[in-house]
Amino acid sequence: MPGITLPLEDIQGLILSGYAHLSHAGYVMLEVTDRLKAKRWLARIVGETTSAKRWDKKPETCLNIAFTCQGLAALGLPEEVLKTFAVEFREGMAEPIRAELMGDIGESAPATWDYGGTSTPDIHLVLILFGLDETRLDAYRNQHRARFEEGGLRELCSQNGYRTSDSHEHFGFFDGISQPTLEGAAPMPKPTDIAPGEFLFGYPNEYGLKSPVPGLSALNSGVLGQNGSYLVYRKLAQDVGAFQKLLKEKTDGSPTQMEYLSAKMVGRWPSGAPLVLAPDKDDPALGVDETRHNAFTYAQTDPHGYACPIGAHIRRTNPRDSLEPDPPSSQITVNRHRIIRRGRSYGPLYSEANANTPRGVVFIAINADIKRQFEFIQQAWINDERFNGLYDNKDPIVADRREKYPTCSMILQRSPIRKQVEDIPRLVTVRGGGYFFVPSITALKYLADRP
Ligand code: N7H
Repeated sequence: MPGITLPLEDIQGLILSGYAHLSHAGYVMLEVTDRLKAKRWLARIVGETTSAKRWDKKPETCLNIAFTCQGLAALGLPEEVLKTFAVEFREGMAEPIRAELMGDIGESAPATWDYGGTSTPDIHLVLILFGLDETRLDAYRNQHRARFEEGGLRELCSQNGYRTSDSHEHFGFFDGISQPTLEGAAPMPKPTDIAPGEFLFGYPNEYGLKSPVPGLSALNSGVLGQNGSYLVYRKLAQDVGAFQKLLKEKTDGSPTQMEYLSAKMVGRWPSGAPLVLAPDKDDPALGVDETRHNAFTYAQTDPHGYACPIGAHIRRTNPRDSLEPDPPSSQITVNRHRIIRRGRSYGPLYSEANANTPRGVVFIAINADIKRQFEFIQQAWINDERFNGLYDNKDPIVADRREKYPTCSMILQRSPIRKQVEDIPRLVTVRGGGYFFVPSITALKYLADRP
């Protein structure tokens, strides 16, 4: 599909940028209490919304906005239009059958969530704010708070997020390395670019088809969906103490062996160096080298998983060319199940003294088809015990645990005898979430202006 140029000024910035220079983020969950006031508020906020247009000078704050289906209804979109959105978006993340399928049960069940669940008020929209540091983020958020009441909005809660200066998350790993790049987003195309319809409505996708444009109806001639996307939001708590304990118990307790096992679970070393390219020990120079740290596949270099185990987190969530029946077919399949990740950590860095303080990641995924992309990865690759020929194994880092099976196992392939790590407890628990629609700038104006 040569020749696509994306209208960057119409696409919300978070879809195409993680705003890496802005260390602090605030996710303000809101409810519409007065439709007309909220529309006036929206009309004003459109001009402040950060688009994907390239910057001459990096901004000190950024703002993006996304709506749940209840939010679109609260703004007055008729049922006729709402029903053109995907079922999973309309039903929401906390819907009981969906939660069961996704493994959001027990400690992760929506009834226990801090927000977005079945025991908390419906979220209508999320205002996503970014700031250069904590002080500037707080000031920016307070400026917005001062406009909520007059804007017909009630704040339900506000979640903080941040990235550390070295982009390491709570388990100690460099995160945010591997992201799909979109055809048409950068001036120079890359051979590995993914069709933009995987992340934006109204463009060719990896099936060569135009991705469905939700919201399309006789009432709006398509302006609502075009250049928009879906945003998956999950507040994921990380049990760092349990992670450390596991590493200690399953090894001789030495830092080298503990780090080795943790790398086997993730598929990368803490520095970000991939096990496929650095099988025996961390290679920090490789970890930070953007030209090399994501330049690998599995089929040729590591077909049996001796370097990066088949069940490691990154090999499950992006198996690249390692699925049946052959590497080219695998790559085609895998390209249909990619997500753009925009996560940020929350909570203080771990120490034994603050072990019980909540911490984790605000996981955000951008995709045009929640079911085929985010939900598929979660269900078929992360939680599936039979992923890619394995048996009785789950993603050791993020998989669910069932009541009958509170732990899972992981096989470390090696010759001549593989090693099985057993009794891996739940390390990540879902604490909140929701499915959101990220409208284009044009669509934000449309939502504000329509009667
Ligand atoms: Fe994962 N972690 O810190 O261990 N993730 N992840 N993730 N993840 C990745 O490549 C982590 C989660 C993906 O293209 C890295 O950026 C943690 C969910 C995908 O090779 C690390 C949590 C889902 C990739 C982590 C978590 C995914 C990826 C390596 C939750 C999807 C890219 C750094 C608390 C449903 C794979 C990097 C590729 C990479 C961690 C959650 C997906 C270190 C702690 C829920 C697609």
